[in-house]
Amino acid sequence: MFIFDTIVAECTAPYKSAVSIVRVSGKYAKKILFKMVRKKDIESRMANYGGIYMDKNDKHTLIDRALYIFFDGEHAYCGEDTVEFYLHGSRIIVDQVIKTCLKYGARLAKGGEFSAKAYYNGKMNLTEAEAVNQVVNARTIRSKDFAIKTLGGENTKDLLKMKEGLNLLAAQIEVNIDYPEFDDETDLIETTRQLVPKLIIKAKEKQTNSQQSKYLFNGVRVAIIGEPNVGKSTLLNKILGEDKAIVTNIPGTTRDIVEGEKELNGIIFKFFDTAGIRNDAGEIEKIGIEKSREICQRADIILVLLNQENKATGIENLGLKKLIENKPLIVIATKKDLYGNNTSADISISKEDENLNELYHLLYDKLSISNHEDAGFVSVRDIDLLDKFIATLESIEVDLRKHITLDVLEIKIIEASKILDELLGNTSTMEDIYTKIFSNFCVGK
Ligand SMILES: Nc1nc2c(ncn2[C@@H]2O[C@H](COP(=O)(O)OP(=O)(O)OP(=O)(O)O)[C@@H](O)[C@H]2O)c(=O)[nH]1
Ligand SMILES: [Mg+2]
Repeated sequence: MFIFDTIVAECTAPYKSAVSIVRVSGKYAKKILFKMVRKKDIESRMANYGGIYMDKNDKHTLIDRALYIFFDGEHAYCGEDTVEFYLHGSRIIVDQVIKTCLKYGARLAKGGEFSAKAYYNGKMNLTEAEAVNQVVNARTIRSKDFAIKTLGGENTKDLLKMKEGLNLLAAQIEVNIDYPEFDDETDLIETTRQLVPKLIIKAKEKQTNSQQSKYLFNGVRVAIIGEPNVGKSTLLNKILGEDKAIVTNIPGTTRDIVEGEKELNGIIFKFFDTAGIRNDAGEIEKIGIEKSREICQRADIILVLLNQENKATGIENLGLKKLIENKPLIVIATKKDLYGNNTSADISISKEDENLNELYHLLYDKLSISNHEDAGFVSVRDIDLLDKFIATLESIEVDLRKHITLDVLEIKIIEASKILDELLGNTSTMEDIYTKIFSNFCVGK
């Protein structure tokens, strides 16, 4: 199977640089190292400096003189013997080192495979493995800090605590079913009644944090829409601080989507300026309007720009009601210098405004983004599992109200615990429950 292979890859970016790191991991790592450095013994986690060769029998095949370290499995990132070469960052040297590793039994690593090994070898759970990816891909200090928190095991700790509570309860119920004299059934129902709402609150906190983490890692997509000439491109340019979109007083100037990014308090906002929407548009403009619709569909929030009209008719005129009704909206009245404050809009702006801070605050408010975050989930897989976990707990609450019997509750409690296992990447729910039964309850000695 692939996880038993010895793999090799460059860990640093593939460019000419001062130092490039090549990592080899797997059961042949040490053997490969011995051949390449022409040695027979090496101490784990000690830096070595010396020649690295293409052919163990030929000292004329020197590739580089550089640092290298051997990590025994217990102390390696992947949980397997690992070698790291810290080479002079020449493309030729890196290529030769990798080719030599391949010649001596390694194969090229696939994306994320070192972390996959770490997971399979029990060095980290799935949530943490995903966080490694997030740390590497983070584009703002805030998203990096968030990922480091997750990597530090904050999520894992919370999930394990929830799982512990559920497993203990399941074990008690299991014992009660077989040995009714051991625990009182009404006590167990009461314990369930107290535990489940607490878990729901905790899981929902994670759900909120996860929504925020989605914004942290994927950015927030903001569509700017409105009738022609309302000032959409002027607003985009003002946000970006550059003349990116063409601005004229001719209605229908923008036809293609013009986009730009701005970091606001650690989150990347992606703004999309769109073609002004009107009914009597020409052929090209119509295509632009279709694109505006698509942008609205994929946006996290929509800025609807109006000038004089009142809010209701303004939105109506755009003919996008269906598309935008389930999305957070900010209605912006433009050209305040000409028309004054429009009280039916959320905010009135003018191109002469000193800054757009009021708008930026509104964006944060409408998306319920807080200024700090606790560990949450980012991947769709994790967020789906979290939703499933909450739904299962909520259905236990319904069952409790219907006075459903303990044995039925137990099935759902175990189901909830198994979902947490999936989040953690474990498969040990039943084992854990039985361990609890035998260690805590001394039943059937
Ligand atoms: N007085 C005044 N004029 C503005 C303001 N904002 C934009 N304009 C002017 O309004 C005209 C249209 O602005 P644009 O930003 O191109 O409008 P748009 O919504 O992108 O228009 P289309 O691309 O045609 O849909 C330009 O002449 C701008 O200078 C404002 O706050 N005050
Ligand atoms: Mg425009």
